[in-house]
Formats: sequence, C-alpha cells, structure tokens
Amino acid sequence: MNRRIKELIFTLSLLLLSSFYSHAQYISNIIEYRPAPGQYINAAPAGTPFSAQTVKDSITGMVNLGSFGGYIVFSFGEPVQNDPANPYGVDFTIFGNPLTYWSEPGIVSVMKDDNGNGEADDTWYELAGSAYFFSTTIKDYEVTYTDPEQASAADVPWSDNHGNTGYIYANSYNIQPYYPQTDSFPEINSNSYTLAGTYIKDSIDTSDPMQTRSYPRAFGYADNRNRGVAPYSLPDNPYTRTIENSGGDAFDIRWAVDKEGNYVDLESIDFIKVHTAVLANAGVAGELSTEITGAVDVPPDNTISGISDMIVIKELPPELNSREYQLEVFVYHMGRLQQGPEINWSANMAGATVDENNKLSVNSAGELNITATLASDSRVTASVSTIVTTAAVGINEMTAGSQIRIYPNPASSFVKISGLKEAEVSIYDITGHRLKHIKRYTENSSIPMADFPEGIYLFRISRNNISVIKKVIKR
Ligand SMILES: [Ca+2]
Ligand SMILES: [Ca+2]
Ligand SMILES: [Ca+2]
Ligand SMILES: [Ca+2]
Repeated sequence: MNRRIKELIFTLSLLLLSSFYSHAQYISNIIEYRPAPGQYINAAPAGTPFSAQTVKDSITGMVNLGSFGGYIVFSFGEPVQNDPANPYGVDFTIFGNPLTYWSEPGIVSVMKDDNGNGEADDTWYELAGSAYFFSTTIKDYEVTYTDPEQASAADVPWSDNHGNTGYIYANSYNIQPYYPQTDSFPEINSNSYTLAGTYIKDSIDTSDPMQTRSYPRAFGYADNRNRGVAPYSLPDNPYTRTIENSGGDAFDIRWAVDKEGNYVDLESIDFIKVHTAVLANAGVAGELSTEITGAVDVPPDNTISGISDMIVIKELPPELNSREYQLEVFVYHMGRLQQGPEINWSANMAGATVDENNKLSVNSAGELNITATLASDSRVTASVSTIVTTAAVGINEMTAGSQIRIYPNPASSFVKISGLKEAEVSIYDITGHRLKHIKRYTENSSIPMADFPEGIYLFRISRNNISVIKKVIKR
C-alpha cells in the first residue's frame, strides 16, 4: 500500500478514535455530594461519598440524596450541548431506580461555566418540570435538619421556612444514624444544616394497604420514569407517558428558567445538580429520597421525532366533596408552557363539565374520570380521576346515601349491604376494573368475597340512576 495512503488511513483512524473517546457519554466528575438526612445515608451502598463516585462512567452506580434538598453536582467531560438535532430536543438522560408506581422525584438544575474557571460557582438555572407551575410548588423552600446525636438510627427533627416542623423517621431496617456524620461528611455542620431549593408536593397514595404508591410526575424529574432498553444514548420522549428507547428521565436544557421563572436560552451547560424535590414520608417505605445510578449525554440524531406537545393536569384529591373544583391545567410545547391552546374535555359521568376557566362542575356522585384532549392534536391527552362523594352533590333522592352500610368491613368471606331495600351493585378493583355486577340486590343478602384477593374494592350502589361509592377492604 502506498505510504501516503497508509498515513492517511492512520490519521483518519486516530481522528475517529479521538472523536469517539472525546464524546463524554457518562458522568466523569462528581463535584459535590451533600445529602439530606435519610435512611440510606452514612451506609453502603448508596449513602457514602464513595457511593457518589459510583455513578461515574456507567449508569449502574447508586447514590441516594436523602430527604428534601439533599443534592449532588456532577459534570460530563465536555459541555452538554443544547443541540436542536438531539432526539425530542433531549440533551441528557439521568437514570434512577423508580418503579411504575414508585417515583422519588428530584429537581434538576444546570449551570454554564460563565467565568471559565472550571468551577461550579456561576448561576444555577432550574429545569422547570411538569409540577413547576402547580399552586402547591414552593420556590426558595428551606429545610433545617438537626442531628439527634444518637449512636444509631433516631428520628431526625426538621423545621422549614414556612413554620412547619416534623421528623425524618427512623425505621428498624436501617439502623445507622441518618444525619450525615462528620467522618464521611466533614463539610456538613455536625449540629444542624439547611438545604434549599424548589419543593414539589408528593403524590403518595396510601389507599391500598397492600401497596403504597408514589405516582410519577409527567416530565422533568430525576428518579421518576422506568428504564427502557439499550442503547442508552437514545432517549425517551419526555412528552409521552409511555417509555420509549432508553427510558429513564430525559432532560432538555430548553426547560431552564431563571429565579423569576422566565425561560432562558442556553447553548450549552457545564454542571448539573439534582436535589430531592419532596419532603414526604411513605409509611413503612420511609422518606422519599431521590436515587441516581448514572447519566448519559445524548448525541444528535436528526432521524428521531415524535409528539412534542403535552397536557399536564394536577391530580384531583382522592375524594371530591364539592360541586365545583378549580382544575390546574397546563399545555407544553417542547416542554415550555404555552398560553391559549384549545382543549376539548370529556367525562365518564353525565353532567360533569369543565368551563373555559378550567372549572370542573359535577352533579352526580360516583367515580369521575375526565380527559383533556388538545384540539389541534387528538393524540395529546391527559386524564385525572376522583370519587365524587354524595356530600358533594347533596343527593336527596337517595336519602339512604349516608345510611347505606356495607358490613363487615374489613371483609373476609362475604359482605352485606343495609340501608336500602333494593339496588344495583357493581364491584370494582382499585384500578377501576369491574369484577362483579348484581342487577338486583336485596337488602342484607350476602355477596361472596372469598375469591377476591386482599386489597381495596369499590362498591357502586345504584338506584334510579343515582350512585354512591363505598370502599371495602378485603383481608
Ligand atoms: Ca435540547
Ligand atoms: Ca428511587
Ligand atoms: Ca465557574
Ligand atoms: Ca415517554
């Protein structure tokens, strides 16, 4: 082979190699790890300074940030570009360990090294996720934790800057102290310290005694969405509720907002911070605390596209006790809030309507499910549900409403219903599947329950097109 061609091939392969290796695919540097107190802090595998180092160079590490405000700051080897050719606009993906109904959301902030000194001493911009505009979100939230000064696990007292106090509760599964200990975290004051940032309300559901749930946020939070499949550089579409490609939590630098909540345009960023966004206790599961297993810098790929609009509705309370309810509804395009797109509403219940100010009105009791559909794209929908109580709508026709009783409750082999002579009865599981339908039930006759698994069931008891819903626990 000609020497010049050989040299050319050699040069070309060097170029290819260097461009391959210079693409900083994984986290390469942990800049700071300052957890809040929590059941996994001060212990392997997730709560030590060494744990923080495990999320580098792969997505198979594990670090836990503790309760609200605990954080980690990291960087990739190179700046992360806000490249318009990135799939769905996604610039990086953070992986955690969520389950379908177990989200422990973390808020992500980004920083550009404006002064060029290589240090994270510039301005943080929060990536505004789907809960950012909810009325329950608190900016500049601060929580101060105090060391209970015990040699093993003890409740850690906290107080916030809104006058509330509480505890991070100790449990019997994790017996080490939960307050960061000086030998591992010398930079954390050994008596008390304060962590700050945006807070979002948790979405814990304890109605099923068998399984406490923490529902995922729509988009824009770490430790929120399940992992998909390799290659992990091809991201999820954050604007669908299904998991595409790598899954995990996809982030677009385009979502960045300043302190006043205005969107800012950043071409690239150098540092990423994740802090636990909730201050929540999930019973036996302990406090919610964000976990990270690694992160991937997403490379451009012009061939990928998908839905780019999303409707987000704030969850309804589990029971609605009023005839009217102000919904919080937001439409996003590429993750930025839009004003004015038209929404069409539908409901499973006659008489349930949503007006132009997103005020919900109901006039009958029962399970309510409402769906918003974007007028310009019927693929873009969002649904919320609740149980409208008889108290909400003041049912007089069914005077028995408050007197209807299901017994025994909790049930084991059967239940009976008293309070009305005759009714139509449907039994649903907690996911809304109808398991049984009795067209003509007569008062105090037995309904067998022995074949039902343990859990919560909803009994819809109807007469003359009016229904009441009652919960029954099967043990
Ligand atoms: Ca982007
Ligand atoms: Ca988790
Ligand atoms: Ca700097
Ligand atoms: Ca998706």
